[in-house]
Amino acid sequence: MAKYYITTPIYYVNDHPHLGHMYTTVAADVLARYQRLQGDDVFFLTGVDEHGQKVQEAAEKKGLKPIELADAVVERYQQLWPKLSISHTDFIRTSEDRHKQVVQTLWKQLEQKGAIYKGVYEDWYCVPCETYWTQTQLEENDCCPDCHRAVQKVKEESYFFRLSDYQQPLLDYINENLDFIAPVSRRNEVISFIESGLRDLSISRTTFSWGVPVPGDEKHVIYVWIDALSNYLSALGYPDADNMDFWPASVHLVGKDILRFHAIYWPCILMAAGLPLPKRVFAHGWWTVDGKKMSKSLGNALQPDDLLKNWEGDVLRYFLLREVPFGSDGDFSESALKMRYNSELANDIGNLLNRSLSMLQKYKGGILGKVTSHELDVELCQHMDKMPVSVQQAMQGQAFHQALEAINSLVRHGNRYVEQSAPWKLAKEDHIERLDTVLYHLIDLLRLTAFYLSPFMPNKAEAMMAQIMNTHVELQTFNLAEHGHRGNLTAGHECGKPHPLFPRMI
Ligand code: ME8
Repeated sequence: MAKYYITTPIYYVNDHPHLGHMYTTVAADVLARYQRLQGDDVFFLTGVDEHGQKVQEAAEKKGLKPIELADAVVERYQQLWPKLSISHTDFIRTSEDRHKQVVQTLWKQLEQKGAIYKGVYEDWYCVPCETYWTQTQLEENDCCPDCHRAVQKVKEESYFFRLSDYQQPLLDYINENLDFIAPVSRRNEVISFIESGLRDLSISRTTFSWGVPVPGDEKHVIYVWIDALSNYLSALGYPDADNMDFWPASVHLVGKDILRFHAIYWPCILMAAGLPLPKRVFAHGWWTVDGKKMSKSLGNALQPDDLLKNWEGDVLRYFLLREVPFGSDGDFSESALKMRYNSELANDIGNLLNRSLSMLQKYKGGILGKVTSHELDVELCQHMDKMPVSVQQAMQGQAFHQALEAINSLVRHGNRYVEQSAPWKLAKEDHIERLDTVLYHLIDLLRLTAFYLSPFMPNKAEAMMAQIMNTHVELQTFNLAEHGHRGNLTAGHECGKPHPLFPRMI
């Protein structure tokens, strides 16, 4: 069984979960579910990032200890993920002992390899971004080039990681492994950043205490990004637990704002520790709301629980991955969501399911007949054969919108096929063999649709399959190689009665 390891970023606990966190996690869940259908042994990791100055300050403002703040936010995440059918294998917290031990082990390994040295750090620091900047990188008014807020001057004793030693090895790696950073536009950005010169990285602080202490020099706390990135190893029980079989990660899914940490710092740390690099880092785009960036200060960050009041989790999952190509930015609006729901889910998929099962009930008592001829159905069958191939290609490149478009296109063909073959006429004129053939193809097409939609809308797909198979079917236990192709139903099978899955929204 192939091992497949997929991760989301671990989310900061100084903020509540919002649409952006939901987006990465849903995308990772869709991939995890798809790979399980491919027969892979999947480890899907998500969790929270609890340390750092930002979290310490947020807790102080609320009069809480950092761990109390973290506990409250963790609960929000843990209540949210089931509502969105997130099927993670593990949820890591950086305050856990299993994590802190791994961060310190990794630190000692880097030290033994000579990749860490002590020096004096003098630079500008942006607290909200937890990023250090040189004078030349700052904006003209001396603000952070990422978030445009004021930065602080810092001068302190610090440990450094020899990032500059890995500039050429990393460039070579990126050029030899074209799939490593995606999409291509982001890869090019990373390459030009590296080519502009990598400076050694300050990796410890003495100005706050909420973090993992440097082994043997406890007044230093390990830089939050080293701490955070190590979560991908600590969840596997690094260095020697059985789950290390899952390393290197198949894909780290991240937002574009944190690509540099994942595509530059992390691979260099791994190289220094002598570990293989992740196979892929995919950076997705950002959602705006009414054209504006979501932010705490504007108070426009969309809360998943508010969206879940109006929309089922499956529908939100579908919309997020259908509306915008993964990798591009997009604007969220409920009117766009409603439009997609009514046109693609209610009118196309829901309608095809309903009319096909109704006709099967009405004309054949729900019992499937035999396919007797293919001649009139060559085109439809070609589409049914093509869809799984297109979905596979799209999923390999994390092009979720294309995978959904391939499924939707087959459904549109199905609806056209109903009009063209007019089963009501075939029934009236007693063309039973032809009627059986047409109804078989329609139900088979719907079965395929349910299979391939299931990573995106696990509950809706199971409800769809339950109507087709007349019994509950645990879709995640199926294998696409065995069941994900045309002609898998047997004549004589009794389908269930239709129940509307996607009632129109007015
Ligand atoms: O960055 N649209 O955590 P985080 C899309 N702890 N994605 C968005 C978004 C938006 N409007 N807003 C945020 C961290 N995100 C670190 C990660 S990993 C070792 C450490 C995404 O809670 C953002 O791009 O600030 C990022 O991928 C994720 O939410 C976590 O953000």
